[in-house]
Amino acid sequence: MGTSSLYTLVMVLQPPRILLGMKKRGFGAGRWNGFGGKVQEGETIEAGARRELQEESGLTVDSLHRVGRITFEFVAMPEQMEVHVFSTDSFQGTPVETEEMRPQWFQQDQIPFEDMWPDDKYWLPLLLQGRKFQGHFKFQDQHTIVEHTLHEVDTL
Ligand code: 95F
Repeated sequence: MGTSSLYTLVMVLQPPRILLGMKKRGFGAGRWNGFGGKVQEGETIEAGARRELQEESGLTVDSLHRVGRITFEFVAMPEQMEVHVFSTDSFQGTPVETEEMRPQWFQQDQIPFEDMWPDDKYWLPLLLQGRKFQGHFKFQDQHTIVEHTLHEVDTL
């Protein structure tokens, strides 16, 4: 095991819809994703998740549910990313476009997996079914998963 950095990812649900954001700049630009990013020093993981959701979508969340933990390894990068995945269906506000993200609602049966990170097609269906999960994905490059594990858990 090497070092890893902490990240968050929040999936906003309003069944039968899900809110995704088109990343406009930086790592992952051009792809739809949930809202999240790096946890700051001196910040709890949940506080980081709330902050990134607010910064990227304008939404304030009442309760966040911990639903998954995924580690990502990119072969060219020394540091793994440890991503804590949350869901919420209780939020305040209307999504607004920011410098970082363009939010859009999608029907849950019309999720644009072809324009998302390639891991999402594996774990997002579990999340939408209300399951908790842990996984690991090893990427060769931003389009290619070379190994992965994914399993449901009772406790993250
Ligand atoms: C998804 C990712 C990554 C991958 C980028 C960093 O912030 C948290 C979310 N995040 N999200 N869906 N897949 C491979 C890491 C690049």
